[in-house]
Amino acid sequence: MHVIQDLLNLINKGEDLLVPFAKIHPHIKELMIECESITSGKKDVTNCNLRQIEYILCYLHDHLNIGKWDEVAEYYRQAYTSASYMKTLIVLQLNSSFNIDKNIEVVKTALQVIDKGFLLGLPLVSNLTLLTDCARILTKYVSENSVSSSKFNQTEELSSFPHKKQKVEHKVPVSGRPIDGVVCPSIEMFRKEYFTPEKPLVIREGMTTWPAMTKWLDINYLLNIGGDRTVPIEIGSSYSSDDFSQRLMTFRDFIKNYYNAEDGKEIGYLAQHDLLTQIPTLIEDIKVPDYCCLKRIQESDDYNDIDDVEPEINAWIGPKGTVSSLHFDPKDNLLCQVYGAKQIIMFAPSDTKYLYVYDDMPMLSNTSQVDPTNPDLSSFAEFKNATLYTCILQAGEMVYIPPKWWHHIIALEKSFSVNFWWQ
Ligand SMILES: O=C(O)CCC(=O)C(=O)O
Repeated sequence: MHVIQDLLNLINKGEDLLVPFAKIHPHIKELMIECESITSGKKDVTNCNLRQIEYILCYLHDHLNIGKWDEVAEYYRQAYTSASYMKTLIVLQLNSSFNIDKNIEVVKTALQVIDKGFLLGLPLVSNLTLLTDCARILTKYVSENSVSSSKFNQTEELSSFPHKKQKVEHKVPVSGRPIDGVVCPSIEMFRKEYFTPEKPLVIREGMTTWPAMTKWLDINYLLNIGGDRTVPIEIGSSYSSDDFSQRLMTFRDFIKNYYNAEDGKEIGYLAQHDLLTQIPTLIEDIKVPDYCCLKRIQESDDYNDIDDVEPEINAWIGPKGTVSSLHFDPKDNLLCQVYGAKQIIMFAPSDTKYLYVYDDMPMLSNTSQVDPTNPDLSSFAEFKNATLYTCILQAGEMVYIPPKWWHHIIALEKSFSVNFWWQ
């Protein structure tokens, strides 16, 4: 398969793969050196190499799961990236044949290895885009060699997309103060009236130049570029509920089994995922809002409008009924609605004392126990003192969520949002 050579061409020197192993147990490093030697093409790949690389990945996986995720040493995650690349090569070399259909299945398996590496690993210092480049090559192979029968039935699937339906007028189902709305404010106005005083705002017509506004409505576009990619899905009514879990699955399976599931079925949400780095074609379909270049005063009295701040970009895709529990984040945030409507509820940081944080659970220390759409006032009596702000965020609108503002979000329809966190 020519993809094997294409993947080998991505690394200048096989030794780069070994760099993160310098601090890892010598036995594991030895095994990796043996596996890496196949990249020179001088040695044939054997089943023994497959067992070795699986052992290495298992060892690293255990180390990634000890203690807190943020505290895992970077070299373990970079080693996971190297080993995922190596396993991909080994799987392809051991299983390639003259049968194109079989090869497609092998390449899809290899893509799963790459995606697990992307989700758990970290980029190699000497080759920042190794796994995304591998994924691009493998996806291209699958899309060029697959027959159209594996795609969705277009008419059937497109009819379930929101833009094909008449626009639904949603009423705000909870009472509260409306969040301000402005059509495309200037940066200056946004800074003066909202960013500096840390006030929420709905920005209308700020996404008209995004190709995503039309392109992402076509499910076959999304499935063609991402259908075989593995993505993390949150399962359950909300991330703070007892029934919450996370599962890895292909984007195609997510669309079929969760996104397009009938009402009343288990909810699956592709939430807070760096999909646009995983599938870089998607980044061309959006535009980072200019508002994200604003910075907060640190020491001096002057603002610095430096535009080299890279916001963190996440995708949120789900069926009607996904709920993000009431929580806050430390950064400035623009949540941008590509399609579907969402009900947004917010509270100011000064109301924290009325919101009953989960203070006995470190993972939920930014989350409230109160469901603001149906508060249990017998358990959370002080909640009645909090001032609720609300709006319906429609397709094409962005909501500015200032740092530490509490927000609770329900999708009223199938929905695709992208958010930008910056500091
Ligand atoms: O849209 C959602 O479900 C949640 C978004 C969110 O929590 C955020 O942008 O911080």
